[in-house]
This record gives sequence, structure tokens and C-alpha cells, in this order.
Amino acid sequence: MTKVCFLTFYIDYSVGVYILSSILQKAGYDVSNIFFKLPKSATIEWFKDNPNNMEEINRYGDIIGYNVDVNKWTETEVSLLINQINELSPDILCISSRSTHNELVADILPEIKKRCKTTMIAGGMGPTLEPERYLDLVDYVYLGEAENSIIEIILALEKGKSLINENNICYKKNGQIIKNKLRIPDINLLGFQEIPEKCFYIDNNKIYNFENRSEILKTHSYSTFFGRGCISSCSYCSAGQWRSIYKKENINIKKRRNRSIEDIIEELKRAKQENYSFIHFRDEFLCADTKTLNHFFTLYKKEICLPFWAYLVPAQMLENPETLKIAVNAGFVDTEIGFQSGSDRINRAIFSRRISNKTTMEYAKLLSKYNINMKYDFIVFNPAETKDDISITIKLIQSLPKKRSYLSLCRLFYFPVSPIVNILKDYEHIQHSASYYYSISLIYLLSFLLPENELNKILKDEKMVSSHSFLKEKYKSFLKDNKVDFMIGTHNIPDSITTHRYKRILDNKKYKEVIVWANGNYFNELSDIFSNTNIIHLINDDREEIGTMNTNFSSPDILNNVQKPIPIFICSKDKQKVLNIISKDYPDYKGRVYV
Ligand code: B12
Ligand code: SF4
Repeated sequence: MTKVCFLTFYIDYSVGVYILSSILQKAGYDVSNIFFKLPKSATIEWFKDNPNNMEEINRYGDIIGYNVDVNKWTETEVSLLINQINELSPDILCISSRSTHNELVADILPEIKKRCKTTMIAGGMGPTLEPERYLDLVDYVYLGEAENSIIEIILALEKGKSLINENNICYKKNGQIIKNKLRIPDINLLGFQEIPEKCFYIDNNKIYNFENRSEILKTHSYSTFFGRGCISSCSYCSAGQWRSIYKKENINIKKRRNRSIEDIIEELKRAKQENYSFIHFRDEFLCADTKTLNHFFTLYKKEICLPFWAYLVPAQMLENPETLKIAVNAGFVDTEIGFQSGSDRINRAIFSRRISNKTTMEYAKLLSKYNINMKYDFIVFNPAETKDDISITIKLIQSLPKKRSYLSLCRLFYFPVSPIVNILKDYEHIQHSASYYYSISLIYLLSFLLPENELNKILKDEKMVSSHSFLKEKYKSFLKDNKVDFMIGTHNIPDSITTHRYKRILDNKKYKEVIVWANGNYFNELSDIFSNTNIIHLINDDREEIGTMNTNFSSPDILNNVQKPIPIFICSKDKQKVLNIISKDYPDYKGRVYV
């Protein structure tokens, strides 16, 4: 049986690769996936001159680097990779890559070529946008989407044929780059992914397999797509480039292609059976006409009802608040909102974004009413932004809803062939230092949290404003003095994963009596879900709260008196800690413990 191995970088799953794997597995091929290096972010001392990835100023004011910039591959890891490839001995090695991996592929692909006997094909966003980078590193480059051609490609190689006559293939002949015709992508094939059991993850100088992957990965969340394609084409993003590659060949792909709803629900039912507790819709925007969305979210609630993350289209939700309501009822709990700049001028002229900040702000306010967790995205390090644009951005940030939200400030990154490269050529003479941009970023963070009068004092203090060190110190001490704790991450927030799961369990199991381990605000925020159940004990292990906030609280020792196997629901920010207390101090407790 022909063996096909996919290789990806700095990611722990890839829907694109899983879809191709699924098509090949169904056709009877022996498929494996190797994830070389896992995603990583870490605080860095200072901005890099030429980072491989975007850099971020996070909600704590620290500079964050990503992936290769903070966790470079090692020789040991390359050896582990080569050994694993040789052990799997694939006939074909399919490399899926992004532009952020240019340095990595230039280093490791020649090693693989030298030490592994296999045919190498590279595809994905990186090779599609810049095939010339890959042509000397692999045997063939594949351009564009591959659902409807992957079998043909593999069949041709199986028969020992060259791929030079195949659609979507790019190769070099006598030093010349030849690009074959592109095939029109087939909408009906979008979809069902299969995660092969032969999955390997290489990081920390170790190799992990599918069974022990939970040692290094979060495995509760399932990622999928409702459809494909972005309805926008921001100048700094490569998404718009995908369609233009096809357009150059007179192939018009629709901006948005959606899967059949039945297909998505079937896929998610399987994910639910496999015990995933959270769904990530990875679509640029989860969008369709309102009727379709209403139908989908209603069915999702009925059949799946797991909390989910998605980008919805702000204007559509504002015009159809009922659809948003249905989405929230179905489990919409978490999202990101892209402002990018507070200045509409910058968004339109530099970032090619048509959405007005007024609309985005209204959307944020609406989501806030529903207690949705929100990350607000802004792009910093933009030479085209004037002092006025910055002042407008500060004002906008001040008026953002603050509940369950935080700012993420991303350093402008120039992806190859993205329009921003040309747009910003006119601003090349503007040379601000990284320290200048960092100071602006810290002012944005201060604007988000500080009351107006305190912020104004800082803005008037020229010495303070001109020094990122002073500003950082000010911000850090504000966070410390006011004990600011950003409630982020769906696990630690009531109303996110826990609320939805518990609601489902209570609906399904119809428990007549339960015990609730109810710590502070965490419990207060989700207490409603127990309204149809008899809570026989409300336990709280925080001694200070007992007798002060709620006299009904019992100490955990009450568990020694409960003889029946009554289920315990843990409602606490420190669920693992509570679980440990129960298993250590009350090992004989017979009831089920829900975490
Ligand atoms: C969802 C998404 C993510 C998700 C999940 C991605 C996933 N792989 O499942 C998350 C959040 C994890 C993510 C992470 C990152 N992302 Co992202 N992401 C996207 C988004 C919105 C959609 C990408 C996608 O999955 N499309 C659908 C799948 C099916 O397509 P695909 O993977 O490309 O695969 C198809 C083809 O390319 C081809 N194919 C792919 N590989 C191969 C290999 C072979 C051999 C063959 C024959 C064919 C083939 O066949 C597949 C099926 O048709 C795009 C924006 C956009 N609209 O493109 C950005 C985008 C791809 N991401 C981008 C970036 C930069 C990143 C990060 C580096 C960010 C970071 N700093 O961490 C990481 C890198 C992750 C990685 N190593 O892949 C950039 C890439 C730019 C570029 N020029 O390369 C994009 C384009 C956004 C942007 N800013 O421009 N991303
Ligand atoms: S909306 Fe997002 S995915 Fe779409 S083009 Fe803009 S940045 Fe890219």
C-alpha cells in the first residue's frame, strides 16, 4: 500500500492536512502526519529586527514572540524528524507550509532530501505564494487547493510517472519556473476531516504520538470550518491573495463557499462523541445568509450544543440581532474583534478595510451585553499613522466595553506579495524607533484600563509619554495595585465551557439532587443553571467566605456525612485544585464529580 506522510510546522493540528488525509485514507492509502515543532509564544526582551512571525504586545504590556522566534528547532529534533520519516518510510512526503517557515524549510528540507528516500511535494499558503523558494528544496510544488486533485497526484506518483503534466504543479525546467494550469476547486469536496492515528509531534527534543499527545497539547477543543474564503481582503493579510492566484488564470472562486449544514453537523456529532468539549470555527468569518445561519445555529443547539468560538460578521449581527441571539443560545461564547486602527482613514486607505469603527464598536457593545469573551485586535508599528490617528485610537479604546475583554496589539507584519508592502512604500521615509511604537502601545493599554482623568495626567506628562520604560512601569503598577486579572480563556470563565457543559448534563441526566462546590463569584455567575435541581449542599473551601457571603455554605467535610452517590458539580476557578482535594481527602466519596 502506498504510504503518504504529511509534514507541518509550528502547529498541533491542521484542518487542511486532515481533510487531505481523510480523502487519502478513504481511498485506502496509509496516511501519517508529523507535526514538527508546536506553536509557542513567550515573552521576549525586545523586538527583533526581522522576526519570522508577528510580534505582540500582550495585555500585561509584555513583548511576545511566536514560534520559531522563541522556540527554534534543534539538531536533536531534526534527527528525530529524519528518523521518524525513515521509520514510516513514506513513498510520498507532503509538506504543508506557511510563509513564516521560510527560514525553517531552507534549513531542514535539504537534510530530509539528503537522508530520506521519498518524493517530496510542498503545498499550502507559503509554497503557493512563493513557489520559487521551494523548487530547489523539493521535487514538486503544488499550487492552491488540493481536495479534487490529491488522489490523482498520488496515483501518478504511484505509477512512477512524473507530475509535470498534472494540474496545479509547479516545477523547474532548465532553470525556468513552469506553472501548470490550476484546476477549479470543487466546493462539494470541502469538508470532513479525519485525524489519522499515526500522528507524531516533535518538540522539546522529544517525539510524542497520538496517544500521549495530551502531555503537550490541549485536546479538549475541536477545530473545523463552516466554509472557506474571506469576504474581506485586508491589505496586510494573505487571504485575499488566494483568490487572486486563481483570478490570474480567469478562475473566479466565490469569496465564500459554505459546506452543507448536514455535513458540518455530522462532523461535529462525531467530535462530540469523541469527548471534545469546545468547538473552534476557524472561518475568517462564519457567514452565510441569515436564514441559513438561523437554521444552522438552531440545529447546532439541538444536536451539538457545545460552547464555541467564531468570528461572526458584525454588520450582519447588528442588522439581525435575532440571529446573534440564536447563536448565543447555541453556545457562542468567545470571539475576537478586529479594529486594527481607531482611525477609519487608516483602516480604509492603508489596511483596505471597509468596516467602520462605529459598526465594530456597536457590535462589541452588543456582544458585551451577552457576556461574550472578546479579544480586541489592533495593529501597531504602522508608519502611516499620524498623531491624530493615534489620538482617535486612544479615544476609541477608552470607550470599548471592558467586561470579559482585553486588548491584543500586534506588530504590523509584511507577508510576501501582500498589498501592504506597496501601499507603505510611500511612507518609507518615516523612521520611528521600536521604542516609539512600544510607547504608543503602552498608552493604548493604559487607555483601556485607566479612568479618563488619570490617563490625561499621563498624556500631559511629556517625560512619561516619551519613555516606554516609564509607561511600562506605570502600567504594571496599575495592574498590581488594582489587582487587575484579565478574565480570559474559556476554562476560567463561568458562562463559557463549564456553564454549557453543566447545563447539558443537568438536562440529560435530570438529577434530582446535586452537591455544588461553589466558590465565590465563579459560582454566582452560573448559579442559574441549577434552578431546576435540588442543591442539597453548597460547599465552599474558602474559609473567609463561609459565614460572610452566604450562610448556606458548608465546609468540604460535609462530604463525610453524605452516604448516597450524589453528583458533585465543581464551580470554581481552580477546578483542578478542588478535584485534587476531593480525591485526596474524600477518596471514598461515591458520587460522580463533574469538573
Ligand atoms: C484558520 C487559520 C489559522 C488557524 C488554523 C489553521 C489550520 N491549519 O488548521 C490557526 C489559528 C491555528 C492559525 C495559525 C497560524 N496562522 Co493562520 N490562518 C487561518 C486562516 C483564517 C485559514 C487557513 C486555513 O486553514 N484554510 C483552509 C485550509 C483547508 O487551507 P490550507 O491549510 O491552506 O490547505 C489547503 C491548500 O493550501 C492545500 N494544501 C495545504 N498543504 C498542502 C500540502 C500539499 C503537499 C498539497 C498537495 C496541498 C496542500 O490543500 C488544502 C486543501 O485545499 C488563514 C487566512 C486565510 N483566509 O487563508 C490564516 C493564515 C493561513 N494564517 C497565517 C499565519 C501567519 C498563521 C500563523 C503563523 C500565526 C502565528 N503567528 O501563530 C500560525 C501558523 C500556523 C501554521 N503553522 O499553519 C497566514 C499565513 C500567511 C502566509 N503568507 O503564509 C494567513 C494567510 C493569515 C494572514 N495573516 O495572512 N491560522
Ligand atoms: S478579515 Fe481577517 S482573514 Fe479576512 S482578509 Fe482581513 S485579516 Fe485576512
